[in-house]
Amino acid sequence: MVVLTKPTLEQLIMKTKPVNLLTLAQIPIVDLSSHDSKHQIVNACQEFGFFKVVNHGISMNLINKLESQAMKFFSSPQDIKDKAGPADPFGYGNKKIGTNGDVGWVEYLLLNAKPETDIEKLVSVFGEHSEVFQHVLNDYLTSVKKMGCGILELMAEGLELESKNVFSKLLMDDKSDSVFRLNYYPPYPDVQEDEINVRNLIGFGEHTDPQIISVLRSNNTSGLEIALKDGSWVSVPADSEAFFINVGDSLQVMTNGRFKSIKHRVVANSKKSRMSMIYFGGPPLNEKIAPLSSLIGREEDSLYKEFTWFEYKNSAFSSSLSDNRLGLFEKL
Ligand code: GA4
Repeated sequence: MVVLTKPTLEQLIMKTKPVNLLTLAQIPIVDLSSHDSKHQIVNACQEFGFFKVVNHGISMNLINKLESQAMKFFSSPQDIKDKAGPADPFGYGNKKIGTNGDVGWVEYLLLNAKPETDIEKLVSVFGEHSEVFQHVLNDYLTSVKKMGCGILELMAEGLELESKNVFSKLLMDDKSDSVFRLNYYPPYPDVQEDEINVRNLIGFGEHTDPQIISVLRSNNTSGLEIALKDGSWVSVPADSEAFFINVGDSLQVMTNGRFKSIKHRVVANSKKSRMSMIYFGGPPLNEKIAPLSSLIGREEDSLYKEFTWFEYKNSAFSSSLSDNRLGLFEKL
């Protein structure tokens, strides 16, 4: 394990290929109020593993309330924020991501998606306002979980599976191991352009999400980039009124590779701060994850070995961000 004290700016410079500006228009948009949304979703998941959702029905008022609570937290003095850390397993983190030496130009709060259990750490920071934070967070989590489950049901319908709750029941389960993350990307540091190529500063390095589905909302500062099948990177224009959905590794496995777990990253390329809130819908720890038999074609084999979410999570959390985590679970 690499132990890092203070990440230097040089460690945050990206060594990956720059973004492909020509493909901006390709990002699929799903209108949740359309009767055809299940087909749009299935196509997007097969082609990209990523799509934008409009007409989602979640109130902007609720979203803005949570964003302003989060902003209040990230604007607090450093010593106060540090009291809510480290993010192990839940709490405040600053530049260090995971346990394997990854760093990024980001501050974050990692929370259990059942907020009552870990909000205590934040009480020292929010003081008497912690109740407001918890209340808003609870309402937000209830709404995004409902939307995420609705989308998972549309996926199951679009795939013509027998039971439409085959994916959503994993998030609905009381023991669902879901996580919530608030990421704050401060404006990039004030350095000479020739000293450092600030356009290439890593906010959050390339990775796939281990869970089933991720539901992201950000403010109007761009930075999110997704990798296409050909390996090129596409910048996702920010839209503070929309949500963005990622297929996670576990859903890729359950669909025997039909849905793609999308590689993505965030660059800190702006003078403006970026704030994103992401709900990572995961199954219960003891849940067995394997390709659904109805999704293994007649001429096909199962591409993955069965594993429990506990096993996969343990393996994922000891990996580095850019590792191919599913590689260990592929059948030869
Ligand atoms: C990526 C998705 C979620 O943000 C997260 C991340 C987790 C962490 O920040 O601790 C991981 C990363 C994420 C995958 C690989 C491991 C674990 C950092 C890391 C290097 C909370 C998650 O579930 O997996």
